[in-house]
Amino acid sequence: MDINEIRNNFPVFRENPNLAYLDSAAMALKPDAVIEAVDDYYNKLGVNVHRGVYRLSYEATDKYEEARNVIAKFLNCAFEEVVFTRGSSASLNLVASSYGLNFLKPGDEVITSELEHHSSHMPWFNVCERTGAKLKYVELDKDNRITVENFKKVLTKNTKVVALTYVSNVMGYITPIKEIIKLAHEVGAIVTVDGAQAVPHMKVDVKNLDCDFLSFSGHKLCGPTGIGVLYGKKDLLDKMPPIEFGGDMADDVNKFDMTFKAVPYKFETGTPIIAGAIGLAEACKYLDSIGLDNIAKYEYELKTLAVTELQKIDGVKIYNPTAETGIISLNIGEVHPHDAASVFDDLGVCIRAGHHCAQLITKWLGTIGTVRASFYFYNTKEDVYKLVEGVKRAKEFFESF
Ligand code: 7TS
Repeated sequence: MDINEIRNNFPVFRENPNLAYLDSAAMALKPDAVIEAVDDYYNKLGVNVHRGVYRLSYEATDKYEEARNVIAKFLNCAFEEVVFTRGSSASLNLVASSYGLNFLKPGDEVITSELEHHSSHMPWFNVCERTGAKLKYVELDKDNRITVENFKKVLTKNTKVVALTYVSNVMGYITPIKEIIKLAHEVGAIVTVDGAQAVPHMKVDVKNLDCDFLSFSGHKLCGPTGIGVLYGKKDLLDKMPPIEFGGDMADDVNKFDMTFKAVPYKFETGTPIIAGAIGLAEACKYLDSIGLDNIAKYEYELKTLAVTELQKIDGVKIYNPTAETGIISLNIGEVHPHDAASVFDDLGVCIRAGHHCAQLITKWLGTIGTVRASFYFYNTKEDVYKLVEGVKRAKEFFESF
């Protein structure tokens, strides 16, 4: 992959050639291909899908459903197993509200972890409160990782749901999810995987993983905001009730009975996110053209270089030096992460500071938050050196008080 060519695909870099954008875990930048696909829909069609009996509406419907096809191929699943949602949070909540609230009962157990983003953990906290099921946590190991060994300690014959992240947005660790899924299935539990930080950065094949559900957001993989995906196994989606009712998802509606369309449509209430889905499909094609294995390898190289350089600076604590992905979480002495973050902006370095909507892990680490840098395929070694420079400056600046 030619990095200059890649950066040239992104209008933000053409406008700001020296920008070190190290916040892709929060949101990825958008390439021309995605922006043009969205523009194209608005410029040439701009009409609704599934209802008009005229050519433009048929064309819009074709594009929207073709987008679903592209995403099904990207994940290696069937067309009807791709449900469009507003994003990871909406997808994760859909599983909890539909499967969790309807099928769990007192005595059942749900396993989650302290590595979860709030959107993966909180919906199950709510389900357990409302159903009387018990919430259990996989104990993290000494490196703060989820391990198969520790997972086995909390898995019982009462486990009905396992809700885990594939890649942590704070620690960048890859969960051994395939082995966990196999073990969970042996006791008859289903596994809902938070793929928000995995799908954009590595090849994820849902058939190979054999996960029951997988959630991710378009905006983290160079797609538009406001679109996401819930992958679900067809037999599970079939038996789950919808959680939102109204236009487009209805089949036959009478005063005292109603039926719904088949999956995935029974979960897509109202006018769908048409431009978002079309843009997301284009983003998947774009990532495929670069190659997800290349992306994973390149990010890991940048992260490794950054860790090596940052470890040379006294007083910098890196919480996840062994992470397999491009996320680094650190603190600079006693400097508050938000104070530290302010110094980076002057250098044109975009990073995030805080608890990253994952308070369980920052509390487990014994800190109020971290400074987080996250790499993507469009970052460069220069970006790494700018990050290192930012850390040095923040240290000097705050040590002078
Ligand atoms: N799950 C994980 C692992 C995430 O990292 C995020 C967002 C979500 C779920 C929710 O995604 P959304 O698209 O519905 O918001 N994570 C971050 C982050 O780390 N910084 O900003 C958002």
